Amino acid sequence: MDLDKLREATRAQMPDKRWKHTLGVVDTAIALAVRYGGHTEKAELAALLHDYSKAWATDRMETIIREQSLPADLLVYDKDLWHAHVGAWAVASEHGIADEEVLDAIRYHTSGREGMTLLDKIVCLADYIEPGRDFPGVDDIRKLAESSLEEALVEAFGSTIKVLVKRGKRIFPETVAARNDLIMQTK
Ligand code: DGI
Ligand code: FE
Ligand code: FE
Ligand code: FE
Repeated sequence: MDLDKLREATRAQMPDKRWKHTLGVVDTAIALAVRYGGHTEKAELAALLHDYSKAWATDRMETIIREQSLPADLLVYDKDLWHAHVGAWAVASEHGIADEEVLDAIRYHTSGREGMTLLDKIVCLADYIEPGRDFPGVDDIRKLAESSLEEALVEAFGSTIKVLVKRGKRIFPETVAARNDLIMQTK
């Protein structure tokens, strides 16, 4: 697989701002993989591709979720969740990415899931704390990321859940399950 070609293909899916975010996630994911003994090449690949479908039209994503039998319950939760599952399908079908660990890290980078793998955690957390991110509490999460992936992710999902509750939105059950499971892992 040619990483430079994948870089160009990924860059072509998104506006410059999202590409800059992607490069931040790549650097952060590699750093987290080094710190926590993760697979640096897989972390780099999953981070590069994690938002592959982020800028795709909602209709296009909805069609793919239906036609490719991706989890249908996604459709009754926030649209922001869709690009993760659609992206994993897209990089597999368009670029032949077949590494299930990498595909899972892309698939679950937004929602999280119960039983997150080390690679899932690295990519999901890198997405929250890459240098371009600026939301209330991000520096606390960056600090926690220096000592515990799990504690940092509990804070990160907690922050997302609070925002969703404040906006009156539904919460995808996998996110709650992910946070509950991560809390167990910190005890
Ligand atoms: O794609 P990014 O913007 O880089 O980040 P992301 O893939 O983590 O998307 C995060 C967005 O998804 C964030 O604005 C919150 C939104 N979202 C909506 N419903 C849910 C959700 N995130 C989680 N974890 N769980 C939800 O139920
Ligand atoms: Fe994303
Ligand atoms: Fe995320
Ligand atoms: Fe992202």
